[in-house]
Amino acid sequence: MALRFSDIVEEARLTARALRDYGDAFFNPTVRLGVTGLSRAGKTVFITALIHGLSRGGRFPVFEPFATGRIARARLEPQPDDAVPRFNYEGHVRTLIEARRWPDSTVDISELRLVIDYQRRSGADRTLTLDIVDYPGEWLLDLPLLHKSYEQWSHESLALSREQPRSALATPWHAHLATLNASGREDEQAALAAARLFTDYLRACRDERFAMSLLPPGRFLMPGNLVGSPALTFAPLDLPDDGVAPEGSLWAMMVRRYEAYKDVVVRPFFRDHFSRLDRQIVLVDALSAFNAGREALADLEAALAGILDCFRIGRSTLLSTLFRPRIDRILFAAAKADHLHHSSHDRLEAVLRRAVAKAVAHAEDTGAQIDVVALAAVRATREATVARGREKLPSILGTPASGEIANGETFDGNTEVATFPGDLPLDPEQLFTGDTAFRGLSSAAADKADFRFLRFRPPQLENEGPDGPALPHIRLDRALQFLIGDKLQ
Ligand SMILES: Nc1nc2c(ncn2[C@@H]2O[C@H](COP(=O)(O)OP(=O)(O)O)[C@@H](O)[C@H]2O)c(=O)[nH]1
Ligand SMILES: [Mg+2]
Repeated sequence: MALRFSDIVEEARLTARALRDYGDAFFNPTVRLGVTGLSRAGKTVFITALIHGLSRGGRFPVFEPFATGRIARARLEPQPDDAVPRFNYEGHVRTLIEARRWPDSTVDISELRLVIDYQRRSGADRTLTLDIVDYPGEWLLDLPLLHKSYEQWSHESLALSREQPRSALATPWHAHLATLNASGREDEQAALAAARLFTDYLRACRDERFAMSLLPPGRFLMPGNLVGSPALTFAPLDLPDDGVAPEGSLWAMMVRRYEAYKDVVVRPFFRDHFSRLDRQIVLVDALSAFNAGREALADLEAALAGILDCFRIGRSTLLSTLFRPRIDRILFAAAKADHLHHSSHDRLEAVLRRAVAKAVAHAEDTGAQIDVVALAAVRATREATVARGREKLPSILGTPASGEIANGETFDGNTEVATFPGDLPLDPEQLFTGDTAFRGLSSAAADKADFRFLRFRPPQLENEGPDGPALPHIRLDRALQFLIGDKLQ
């Protein structure tokens, strides 16, 4: 690939900033923690619970500096980046604790600075600044586009859309595609229709019943302020295996817009956000994939490999010959583990470990330490054993959100119930291969599906002490220990 002028300019900018960041860090050590995951994976809840726990005295026995009392206090301070929205911590806490509702969905990047006063093991007093950056995983999955031509992307996207269950969802788009002549004259109306139908197809894949993960370009489902712009008005075309786009053709128009998408969306994200992270947690909603079925799990696996690729791309890209992304720890976290009985938490972790295994196998060159955890940032359930005949089922107790349905019953949002969500297999391989395929909503009616995870309301908390109630969680402290424990020695 030829070195483009824009790459060289980027490189110079990145280097200048790396030096500045380095200077700041010398006097005041700062860790930039990226929190990502696809939409609804649990990013907002995770960050809210993390800050609440650190600043208000959570229960974190496995987070060593906290458990041993070396953390004196943690407080919020104004964030360093003036152009990034502030993470609305106070609003989210109010919603979670007072209204017992989950925070509203967010679709943009946001950031918050937490300053931690602590005592080193040696006894000296120190301060660690933690900048937490919440950004959509959909943006991360765009990074591989930097290394792909329009033709390559088009070919791959089309091939993927011809597999089950995607192909059924792609029918209207495929029908339109068949009417297009890539080498014919450029045509705005054709591009608009193609982009709209392609986006509809991506949205259908994302639907709860299918829960697909791998859906670039990310901004098609989250356009933000770019809605309707040419940089978002392109789609794959059925192209010949080789050759170049004739001048003035629909094909050439798509190429131009695809490149614009990279310039306006992908490169700025890489430069302004991704390349500055030190640590990364990737939240994964594995339970939605179990709800949906085998294909969703396979798709999730591909998306995780794609995500790990991004960290590798970060290292090898032209942009980084002088400036190297410095992420040295990546944690993959299966969120919302409180939907399962604790006897399944280790199994959930094993499933996630299996799902990232292939990608991790050739990830030494990410230069990062990688770990996996099953956690619940906010635990909305308790546990119970329910007898069904002779059988004793490990069940969970919680208040299903208003409107949730199980066994024909619609819940009102006030009644607590015990449910048996389904057991995860001891051997995670069973979920991925073999004839013991599990059934999900993509292929079976809700009452025939093997797993059914209800949405529960946030827990009712008891008020204790001057700091207000602590939020219950599962293994949040283990995640913290991996992500920042070593920085607090
Ligand atoms: N039970 C439970 N549900 C959670 C937890 N974290 C997230 N959720 C659910 O997942 C939804 C999406 O979470 P959110 O943090 O907004 O996801 P984001 O889009 O990644 O920021 C929430 O509205 C909750 O319904 C958790 O720790 N426990
Ligand atoms: Mg969010």
